[in-house]
Amino acid sequence: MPPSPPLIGVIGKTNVGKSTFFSAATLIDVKVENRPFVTIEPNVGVAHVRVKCVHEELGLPRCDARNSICVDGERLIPIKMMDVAGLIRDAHKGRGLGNKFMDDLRQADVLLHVVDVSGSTDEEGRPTVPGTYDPLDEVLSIEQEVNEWFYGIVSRDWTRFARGLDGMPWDSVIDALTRRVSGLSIRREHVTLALKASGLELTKPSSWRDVELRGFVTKLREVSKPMVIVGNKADMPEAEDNIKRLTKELRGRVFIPTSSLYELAIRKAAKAGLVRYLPGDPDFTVVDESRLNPKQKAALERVREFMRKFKGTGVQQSINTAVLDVLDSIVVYPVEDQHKFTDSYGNVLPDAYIVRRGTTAQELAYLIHTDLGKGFLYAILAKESKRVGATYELRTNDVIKVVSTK
Ligand SMILES: Nc1nc2c(ncn2[C@@H]2O[C@H](COP(=O)(O)OP(=O)(O)O)[C@@H](O)[C@H]2O)c(=O)[nH]1
Ligand SMILES: [Mg+2]
Repeated sequence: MPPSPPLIGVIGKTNVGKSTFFSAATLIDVKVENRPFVTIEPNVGVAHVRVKCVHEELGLPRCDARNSICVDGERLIPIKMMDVAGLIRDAHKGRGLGNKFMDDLRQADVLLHVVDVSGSTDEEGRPTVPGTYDPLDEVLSIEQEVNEWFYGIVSRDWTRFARGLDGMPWDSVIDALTRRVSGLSIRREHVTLALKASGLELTKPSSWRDVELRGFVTKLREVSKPMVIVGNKADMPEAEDNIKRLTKELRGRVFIPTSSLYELAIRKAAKAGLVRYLPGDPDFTVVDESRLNPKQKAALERVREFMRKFKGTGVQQSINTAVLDVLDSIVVYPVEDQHKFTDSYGNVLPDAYIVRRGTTAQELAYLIHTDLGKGFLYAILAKESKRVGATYELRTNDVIKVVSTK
C-alpha cells in the first residue's frame, strides 16, 4: 500500500464558495492513466499538489509519471479533497448539519477554511449586500465552532476519565489521551505537541481546571487540523479593503486571497481547448482568438487582470500551501534502478510520493510495502549514489531505492 495521500477538508459557512472551490480544484484537464485511489463518497474528489518534477534536475528529457502527472516539468501529485458540509455558528449545540460536519471533518489532515472576503454572506450563510458582513468575524467564529466540537468530545465524562489516569506513567497518560481522540484522526505526536504547547506536560490531567482543558483542546485542534484561510470572492470590488485588513489582522495565520469562480472559469476554458493553462500558472494563453466571442474575451481579460495582481487565482496556491507548508510535507521518488531512475518495467520516475518531513528511509519502505519495510537492509540515494541506513531522514526530491531481503 503506497502512502495514503493527505486529505484536505474544505470547510466554511454556507454560500462562501466551498463547492465552487472544490469544483475548480478537482477539475483536471489532463488524462490520468490509473486513478491512484477511488473516491468512496460523493463529496470527495482528487486535487493535485504542484511541484517541479525532479526529472529536469536530473537532466532527463522526460519521465513516465504513473501515480501522478508530469506536464512540461511540472509534477501534479494527487491528493484527496473533501467538500465538507456547511457550518454555521452554534452548530455544536445541535443547530444545522453539525454531526455530518464533524463526521467529515474528523478524517481531514488539514483544513481550507473558505471565507467570503467580499462580505456578501451574512452570519447565517444568506446572501447579503456586498461589503456589509465582516469576514474577520467569520474566520474567528468558525474556528471557535470547530474548537467547541473538539472540546465537546474531549470533555465528555472528563472527571472520571482524568481520575483514571492518576498514578500512570506519563507515556501511558499520552497513550490514553491519544485513544480518547483517535476517532478524530489525531496521532500521538499531535497529543504530545499539544500538551507541550499548552504547558501541561507532566501535569496530572485530574488537576486541570476547565481553562487548562480548553487550552489543551485548542492546541490539539491547531496541531491536528491546521487551517489555511482562503479569502474567497477576492474578485469582487468590495473585497479590496477587507483583504488589506485581513492580511494585517490575520498575521500568524495563513491567509490567501482567492477567486474560485475565476479558477473554475479558466479550468473550464482550458478543458474546452480555448486557453492553455496549468493549475497554478500565474497566467494563461488564449489558443485561438477567433473562437472567442466578445463577452468571453472580456471575461478572460478580467480573469487575467486578477491573476496578474494576485499571481494566480489562489486555488492552487491554497492547496500547495496546505500540504507542503502547513502539513510540512516533502516529495520523494522511489525507484528500482538507481542508475536509470526507473521502476522494474523501465518507467522513468513513475511515482512521486508526498510524505511528512522527518519520514525515514525505513518508514518509506513500510509505506511502499510492509514486506519491504520488514526486510529493510539499506537504501540508496540515486542522485548521490550514496548508501543510507534505516534512520536516514528523507529530503525533498530524494530519488531513492530501497534494498530489502524480501
Ligand atoms: N464573485 C465570486 N463569486 C463566487 C466565488 N466563489 C463562489 N461564488 C458564488 O457564491 C455562491 C455560493 O457558492 P457555492 O460554491 O455554492 O458556496 P457553498 O455554499 O460554500 O458551497 C455562488 O453563487 C457562486 O457562484 C468567487 O470566487 N467569486
Ligand atoms: Mg456547497
